[in-house]
Parts: sequence; structure tokens; C-alpha cells
Amino acid sequence: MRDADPQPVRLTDYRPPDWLVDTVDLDVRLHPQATRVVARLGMRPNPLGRPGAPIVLDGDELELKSVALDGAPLAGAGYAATPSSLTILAPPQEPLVLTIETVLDPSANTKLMGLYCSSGTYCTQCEAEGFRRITYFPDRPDVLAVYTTRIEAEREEAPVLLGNGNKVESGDIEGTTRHFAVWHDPWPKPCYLFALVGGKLDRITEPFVTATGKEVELGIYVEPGKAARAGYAMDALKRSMRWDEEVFGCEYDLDVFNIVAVADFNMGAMENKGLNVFNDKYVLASPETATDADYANIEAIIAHEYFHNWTGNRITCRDWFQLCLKEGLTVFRDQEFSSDQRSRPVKRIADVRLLKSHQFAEDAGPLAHPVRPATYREINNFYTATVYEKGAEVVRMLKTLLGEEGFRAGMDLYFDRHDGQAATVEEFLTCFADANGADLSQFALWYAQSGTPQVEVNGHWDAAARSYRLDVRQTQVPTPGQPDKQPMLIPLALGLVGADGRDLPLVPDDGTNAAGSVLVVSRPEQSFVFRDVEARPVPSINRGFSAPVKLTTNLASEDLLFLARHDTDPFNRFEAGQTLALAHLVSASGLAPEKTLAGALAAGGTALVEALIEALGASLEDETLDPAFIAQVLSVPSEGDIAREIGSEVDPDAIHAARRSLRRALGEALRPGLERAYGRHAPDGAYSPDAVSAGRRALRNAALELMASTGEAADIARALAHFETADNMTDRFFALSVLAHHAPAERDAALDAFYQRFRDDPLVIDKWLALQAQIAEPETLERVRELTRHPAFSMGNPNRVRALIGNFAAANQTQFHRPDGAGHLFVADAVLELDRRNPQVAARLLGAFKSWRSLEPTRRGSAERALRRIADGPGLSPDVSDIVARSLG
Ligand code: 0A1
Ligand code: ZN
Repeated sequence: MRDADPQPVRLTDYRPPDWLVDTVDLDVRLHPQATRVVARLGMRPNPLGRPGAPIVLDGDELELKSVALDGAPLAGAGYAATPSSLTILAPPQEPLVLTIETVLDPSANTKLMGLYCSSGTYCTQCEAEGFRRITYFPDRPDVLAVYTTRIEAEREEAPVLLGNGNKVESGDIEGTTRHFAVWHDPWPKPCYLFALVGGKLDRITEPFVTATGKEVELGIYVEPGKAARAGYAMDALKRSMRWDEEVFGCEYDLDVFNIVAVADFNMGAMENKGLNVFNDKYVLASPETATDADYANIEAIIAHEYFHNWTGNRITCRDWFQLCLKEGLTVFRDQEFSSDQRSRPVKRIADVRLLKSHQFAEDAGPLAHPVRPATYREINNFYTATVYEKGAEVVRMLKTLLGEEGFRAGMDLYFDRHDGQAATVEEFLTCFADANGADLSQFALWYAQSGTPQVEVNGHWDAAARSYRLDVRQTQVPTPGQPDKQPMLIPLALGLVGADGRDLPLVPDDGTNAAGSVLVVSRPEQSFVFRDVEARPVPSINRGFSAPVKLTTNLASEDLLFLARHDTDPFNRFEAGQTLALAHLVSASGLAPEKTLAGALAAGGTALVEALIEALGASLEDETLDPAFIAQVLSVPSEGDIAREIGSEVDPDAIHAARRSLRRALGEALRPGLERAYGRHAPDGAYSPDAVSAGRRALRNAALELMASTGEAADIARALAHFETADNMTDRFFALSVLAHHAPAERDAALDAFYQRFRDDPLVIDKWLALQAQIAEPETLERVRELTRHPAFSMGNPNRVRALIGNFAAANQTQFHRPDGAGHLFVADAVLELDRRNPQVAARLLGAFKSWRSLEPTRRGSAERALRRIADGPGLSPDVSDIVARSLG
């Protein structure tokens, strides 16, 4: 039944559907092993389709019971059915009603796609191609229908029955133990947005009045006993709804909006119309169980799914190649929301960190693909950092190029023109071009070309001419399937910083293409000249990370030190320190090619590192700075960042050692300032998850960790006290992680105390699993192996798998890439085992091998053997076989 090597789907093969579906009436009788679904599809031939075409419907693991056409049972000769398709052979070419009865087994659904049971709750996941596991259907996003869903279940088993849209009817079925509810969604939608839920759930509700005065009932449903932990999500939802009205003019459009939190979920959450289904990790929070990062994630993901109501649902995607049309745009919207709710610079820094660690890494390896791919074998494998995060960067660049008003005009036109449609990236861009009279043809390459553009900028001050020139060169590196590339349109936000730290006025010379303070780079090589520059400035380039590029400059380390102290652009002030730290870490890892900053640093000896530490120390002491920002400044580049910078022959042990010693040096050199920060930001009241309080905790905890990284007994004792006296999860868990990484003697007792305290709380136990998986020492593999046998662990729950095995593979570079190959082998075997149960989660875990080619030869060899072992595995899913083939390709 498994088709390990299906033909790739190509964007250029797109054809409109032959048949349309206007209405879908579903009757779902829930039963744990035998749920019966009757689907009545109101269909008609598509005038844009092939005349006379049969009706071909998708299916997946379905048991067909009967088919009827306009109410009359269809004999076997009238159709052809397999578990994966149903063809009505010679349908009359006119509007008709097709009735299909299928049976499915939710309790056997370990893929968590379609209808499944999560801890006793029935729920669905239909994106991308899960609806075909519920009934036969044209499972493609350009078939939009109005859905009415009748759900029936045992009252005891599922007292709560939820569907898309508004509830129109409900009641008991007389003489039985069963009851039902009917939901109607008036907005035409593709089937991937269908959802239903049935279960024993507690709920909280709140009213919301929209901008035009419509009343909406908001509901959040959770496992019994957990309602008290849904309050923050509700608050975030209300703030999201208001923000979308104020910033994008988007108002909610149904009488109810429900969110259901489930324990078993493949991804973060899902934007089903009027009925979002969430991984409970992104709903449930209390000060005792959730960290500041958890709260921030909940806020962002609640907003993200809600924002899909317009960008994704009201306007959906024509086909799955256009996934970034809804995802990149909606990530951009949720990033902007969080920026407005919290600190904009700190949010930008966090987003860029994530972009670099996930997306730049993806773009640099065998899994690189364009923001809009041109071909795929398994669409589930394209919910990637490139589609989401780089997709958001592309939208951000549009805004940078067109300005606030021009961007809003384009968005307004997009909503006006395409509401109710399944749109394409071209149609999206055309709205911005039309609203602004702009030519976006070169800009569109951001959707088509994969790989991170490299931009080299060299600045020259001409004292005699009192001018400053920037020579810019862009290079596109080859990526899989794209050996040759064209130059792109790259907006580089710029400041010229004078000796007093203030920006000089930018006076572009004739012919210099600068929109305000943004250089618009369009050619492979290009120069920009500014006049009236009296003294040599320091250029601050790509401010706010205006373009997702890898930037190199001719800035000397003194210039970067200057920017690290003075740049008025907070992002570049942060970035200047990171660039220096990264160069130092590369050279300290034993690799310092000449003519690079790392080479210069190596040649410069310890003086430069001392200067860097001093600059970081100045930020630490600067009380005008936001503590959350200082915490980011003090956080040195990750092992992954260093590995990417080195690029080839990577030795994770050397990187780990270099990073550890820089942190120790920071802890030693900055001790007085760190102690002061630790004292100054001691808690001054009850825990609150707001950004300012979270920022103070972030700085205090960063100080705790840098001091503990010296290994001094007093610092370890401080961490232990921090752990024992914490009144919230942020502090408790941070201290536990300091102990786990820096205090081997105290570690096990602390881990055990934590486990005993939270043993009944799976989401907290995930943190405990993740932390142990991340310890950078050889015993960790055995510890992780043992934990797979711990009663708290289950291969059936994606959150557990990600916490333990996912973190081992993605967040423990020295142990995953052990030189003896045991880490690779362990993860390979886990992928093979998981693939039989849940291919999507298995494929995602396998993504941890994405940078294998840049390892040094011993580790590279062992990674390749592990990948080949997977490739040779029997009966691989399309998900895993696609990733393994591309990884080895
Ligand atoms: N559209 C969701 C992401 C999502 C994708 C696939 C899923 O199941 C395989 C689930 C969720 C979002 O962007 O939040
Ligand atoms: Zn999304």
C-alpha cells in the first residue's frame, strides 16, 4: 500500500479541477473503532475543467460502504474504488449530489492525520491532505465549499461536540445514550480547513465585540481540570482580534470562535475555520508550569492561527506550492503583533536568531528549496523554516521597499480583490505592484531562488571629495537544482554613524538608488555614494536585518566595537557584538582563514577579545538599555551559528569548547557587573508574564549562568538556591538547566527533585526530558536511551519524541555527532521505528541530519552510514524517503 517513490508534483502541471464542490453535508457518527461518515457532496462540472471528465476523488486508508448519485445507489460498475481513490466513471455533466458512506478507525490512527483520538478526545487534522482520510474528496485547496456537519456521539464519551462555523442545532437522540450537534459554516473553504472535535472537555468563555459591534463568543476547550491554565491564551486571543482590526482592518466573521487544546498533535496548531485545534503546549500556561518563553510562544501562536482567518482562510492558496502565501504572510503578521505587544528590537533579535539557526541552515544544506518550491514529493515536508520564516522576511522586505502606507495599500487591495478565492503568489505581488505603481518582477525572485544571498559591502571615505562610497557585490550560491542564479533586489537599510554616535544625514549622490535610508541593491555589483560627509563615519549596514542575507564588510574590529557601543539601531548594535564574538569563536575553534575577521582576530591575539568583553560589559552596565536587550547582547552565538560560519570540516567538540571558554571568560571578566545585575533584577512581587518582567528575569538568569560557567563553588551554590527558592517555572527551570550543564555533582538530585514535583504534568516533564538530552557529555546517549524506557516517555506522543529525541538530535551537537557514530545510529533507529507509527514526526526528526555534509570526515562518514541505513529501511513512508533521498542527493 505504501508508495515509497511517488512521482513528484510540479507547479507547472497545475490544472483547475474538473469538478467543483459547492456544498458538503457531513454526517459523522463517532465511534472509537468504527466511525461512520456519510458525505453528501453538491457538485458541478467546472467550466474551466476538461469537458466530460470523470469525478476523481482522493482517499487514504478508507473503507467504502456505499455510493449514491442523486439519491440512487450506484452499482459497482458505475465507479472504481481503491483505498486511495474513488472514480465516478461516467457522471452526467450537470450539477449532482454524490453521497458516499465510509467507515474509519480513529483509535488506530497513529499518524494523527484525519480523524483520530487524542487522550480520549476525538479530533481532526486535515492540512495538508488529511481530509481524504475522513471521506473521498477532491483534496486540494482550490475546491471551496460550504460545509454543514452533523456530529453524533455517546453523550458520556463526548459531551462536547464542536465543528466549523456556528452551531445551528443540538440535542439528544431519543431512546438512546447518544446525542448530536449540527454546525454550519457559511464561508466557503477548502477541505484542509475542516475540523471537528468530540470529547470530555472543560472550557472557558469570554465575549468579544468586534469593531463594528458584532458579538462573538470565544471559547477555549481543554482537558478536564486544566481550565485555569487557559486564561493567558484567552487574553492573547482577544488582543490578537483587536490588533488585526486596528492594524490590518480585519474583523472576525462568525458568531463563535473556538480553540481546542489536545495532547497529541503533529505540529504547533491549526487554523481550521472558527475551530482552531492546538497542541496543548501552546495553550496551557501557569506561572508554576510555563516559562516566559512558553508564554511568548502561546501569544505568538494564538495570534498566528487567529490571523489565518483572513490570510489563509478568507483568502486561501490555489495549490500547495503557494503555501508561503498564507504562512509567510501570517508569520509576518504574528511577528508584528508580538513586536507591538512587547519590545520591537528584542522581538526582531529573537526572530533573526531563529531565522539564522533554522532557515539559513536549511538553505545551506541539501534540503534547500525556494520559498515557493517548484516541485515536491511529499507536501508535509514543506512546512519548513524557508516557507514560514524566510517567507515572512520576504513580506517584511516588501514593506521596507514600499513603506508603511504602500504596504497597507497593497494588503487592502489583496483583501478586496481576492476575498473568497484561492490565490497565488503572483496575484499577491500584483496587488502591491498595482497599489503602488511598482515593478516587482525582480523582487519576485525571492520566491523562486533558494539559498541565502551573500552580500559584500566595502565602504570608502573620500576625505578630499567629502563623500562616502559603498561598493556592494551580491553573490548567489548554487543550491540543489539551481546551479545558476540571477541577481536579486535587496533592500539594505543603512546608517552612517558619526564619531559622536549620531547618524549623519544621508545625502545620496545623483544616481544613488536609496529609498530614504534604504539602499536598493539590484545588480551583481553596484556602488552608492553619499555627499557632504565631513569625517570618516562607520557604516551600519542591513539595519534591523532588513534583508535575509549573509553580510560581509570591510569593517575593522574597532568599527564593530564602536557599533556595539553606539549604534542607534538596536539590532545592529546587537549584531556588531555577535559578529565579533562569532569571528572569535571561529578562530578559537581552530579555524581562522586569512582575510576574514576571524583571521584578523586570531592575529590580534587576546587584546581584541578583551575589547569585545569590555564592550559587552558596557552594555551590561548601561541602565538606559532594556534588560531583555542586554540579555540578548550577552548571549553568545550558538554552536550551530559557529558551525555554519566555519562551513566545512566542522568539529562540534572544538566549537563547544570554544564557546564554553568564551562564556567562562565573560563570567570571570564581567563578574562585578553580573552580580549587580543579578541583585538589581531580583523579583519584586508576584510573577507576571509581561515582557518587562520577563526581560528582567532573562537578564538575571543570563547573569546567573555566565557566573556559574566559571564553575566556582559560590556560583553553583547561588544557582542551587535560585532553583530551590524560585516561585515560577522560568527561574526554576533556568536554574535547573544551569545545574545540569555546569554542576555535575548537584545535577542528579536537582533533576530528581524537579521530576518528583512535576511528574504528573507531561508538558513540564517534556522540559525535564529535553534538558537531559542536551547535556554535552558522552554519558548523555545512554541517559537518553534509558529515558526512552521511562514511564513518562511515549513514542506515540509527538511532544515527548521531540522533547527527548528531537532535542538530542537538534540541540546537542557534540553528542548527536559523536565521533563513534553512536548518536547518529540512535537517531536513525528512532526515525525508522517512528516511521511505522507517525511518518510526519519521523521525517521532521530526520531533518536533524541536514548539515551532515559540513562535518569533518569521520563524523560525515558516520552520518552518511546512518542516512543509508534509513534509506535501506523496509517500507519507508513517502515522508521519510523524500527527506532521506534529498539529504543524500
Ligand atoms: N497551518 C498550520 C500548520 C500545520 C500544518 C500541518 C499540520 O498537520 C500536518 C498542522 C498544522 C499553521 O501554520 O499553524
Ligand atoms: Zn500558519
